[in-house]
Amino acid sequence: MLRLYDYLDSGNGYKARLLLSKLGLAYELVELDILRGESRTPDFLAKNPNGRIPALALEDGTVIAESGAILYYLAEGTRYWPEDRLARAQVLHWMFFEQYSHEPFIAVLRFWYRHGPMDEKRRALEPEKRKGGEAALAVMERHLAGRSFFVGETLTIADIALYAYTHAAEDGGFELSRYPAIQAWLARVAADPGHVAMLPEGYVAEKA
Ligand SMILES: N[C@@H](CCC(=O)N[C@@H](CS)C(=O)NCC(=O)O)C(=O)O
Repeated sequence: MLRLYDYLDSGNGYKARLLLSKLGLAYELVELDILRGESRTPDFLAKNPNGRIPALALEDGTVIAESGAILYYLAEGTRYWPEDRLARAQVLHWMFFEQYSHEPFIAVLRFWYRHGPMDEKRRALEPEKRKGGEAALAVMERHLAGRSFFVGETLTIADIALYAYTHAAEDGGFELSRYPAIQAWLARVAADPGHVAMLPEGYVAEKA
């Protein structure tokens, strides 16, 4: 059986959980408390030398790390990874955008707000993080105006990659009401078959 090493409050982990759900694949969830260093133990570093979740262990024990690589591995041969060469390049475009221009701002601010500590050093970095996050949301808003999904007419792993932290951006102090096209797209993604929420009801984020 597939095994997913994860931390429930992680949007990167949620990307894998969301696609696994859409594909109806059974998996064992192994939760690591990343706030207590459980992704930095020798045992886990042997699985992912970068010491980060998510990591997906295949049936033969091979481990795939990095949320985008996990999404690609699972999506190959399914409707979530297009057949057309140009469309595939466009999906990668948005997945790389998510990792370089979106996640480092929106996910990081969300993490600081939820898990803390919001110390002096982080307060000083906050305006730059917010500027980067707003810029990413503005790019998404422009692209989504008049479109249903990021690439083509159906949901792809580009949408899953961007949904994870965008739908939770308000946790990091971003106002999604300023972005109507993004809000409409979030609703479309949430209505797509096999959708699951990121967190169980009543989940309380722990402090670092
Ligand atoms: N680029 C990676 C980022 C993974 C990442 O940042 N994981 C965080 C949780 S969201 C983590 O494991 N942090 C624990 C640590 O760095 O020790 C991906 O997309 O999977």
